[in-house]
Amino acid sequence: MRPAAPTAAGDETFNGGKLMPATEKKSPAARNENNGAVRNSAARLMELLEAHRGERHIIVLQDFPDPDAISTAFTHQIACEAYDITTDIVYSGRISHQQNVALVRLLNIELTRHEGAKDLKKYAGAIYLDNQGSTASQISKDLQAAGVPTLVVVDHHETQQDLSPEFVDIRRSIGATASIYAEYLQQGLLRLDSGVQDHVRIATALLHGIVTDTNGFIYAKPEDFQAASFLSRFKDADLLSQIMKQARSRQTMDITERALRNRTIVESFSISGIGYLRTDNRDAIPQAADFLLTEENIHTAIVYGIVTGDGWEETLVGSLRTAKITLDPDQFIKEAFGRDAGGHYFGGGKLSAGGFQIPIGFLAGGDKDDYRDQKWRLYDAQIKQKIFAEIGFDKDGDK
Ligand SMILES: [Mn+2]
Repeated sequence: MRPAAPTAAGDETFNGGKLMPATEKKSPAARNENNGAVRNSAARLMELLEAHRGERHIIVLQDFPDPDAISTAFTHQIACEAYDITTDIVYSGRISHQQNVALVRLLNIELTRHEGAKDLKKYAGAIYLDNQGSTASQISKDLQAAGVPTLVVVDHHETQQDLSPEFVDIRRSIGATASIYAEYLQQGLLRLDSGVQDHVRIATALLHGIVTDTNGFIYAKPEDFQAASFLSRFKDADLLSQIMKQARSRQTMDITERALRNRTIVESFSISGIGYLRTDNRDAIPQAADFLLTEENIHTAIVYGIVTGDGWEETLVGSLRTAKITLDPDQFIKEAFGRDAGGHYFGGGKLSAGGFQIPIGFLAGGDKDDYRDQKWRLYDAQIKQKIFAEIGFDKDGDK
């Protein structure tokens, strides 16, 4: 049986888009004029910040930010202070997972909810951390419309070409974006001092980001261990424990129960549609998937539901968790669900985890129970059909 590892606080959100070797896409600054002597990433990032001294930047997080995103945004924000750069950390969904709410409250990290395009012109540049815009599509669309240039993209998801940043550092081989930022810190982005409260908060937050994004280090790479080892010298262990020991909400328990009740098992896949849920409870989906994965003889769990809420476009959201080393979540999701009309994948992932989001679009809305039931049954059937096809079953789950 699989050990009950700490659940990732938040989903492994996807970044749709095309394959491209990360190394080929470097900012102009990366192509060094000094006879090819390569400066480290932190030096290049610091150069960029110096060139943008005194500006105001927007840090864009995915719609349902996870600790990896929140901690790197917070680190970037504090690092910018030395350059008189003011930053707002902006997201457009909800802070939904109980650990993430605790992280933001206990570390006093200020996050701003995206309320529309109107105020974006005040930003001289956009910073994308732990995402490349596809999981923050409304903000990224609004930023493009407002003509705000992309300055920085740091991520560990599959590369996509939608953004043309001045500085890009995308490493799919690393377990957490927080590990990349820890490396920047070691390279001099900010000299950590355990006597400085903000620095302790940064180290604690980044460590939490690494722990959750690597599923308690199970999927950690050498770089993640190295980053954690460095950060551990500055962390506040009591604070970290407080963040990680947050109890699950009653709604999360209820949704997990629904996932358990509705699950269909075929060939060691546990697949469960949980119907409708509110945006506030959206992060219960990956937690339910984590839970289904703890059943014996199950190597992969997929949980999905239709997420509704004020100021949120009705969307089918799903999470995949796998313990099967030969199953690539990114490939599985891309093959199973394909792309939208605009050519973007509905989802993707990384080692051991993936996610997908399918807009309900024209069929969105409608309060009548009958209509909602019909709509759910249709989506439920369609998702199962796609998954079964990918696994190699017919739609009734038979070989
Ligand atoms: Mn991440």
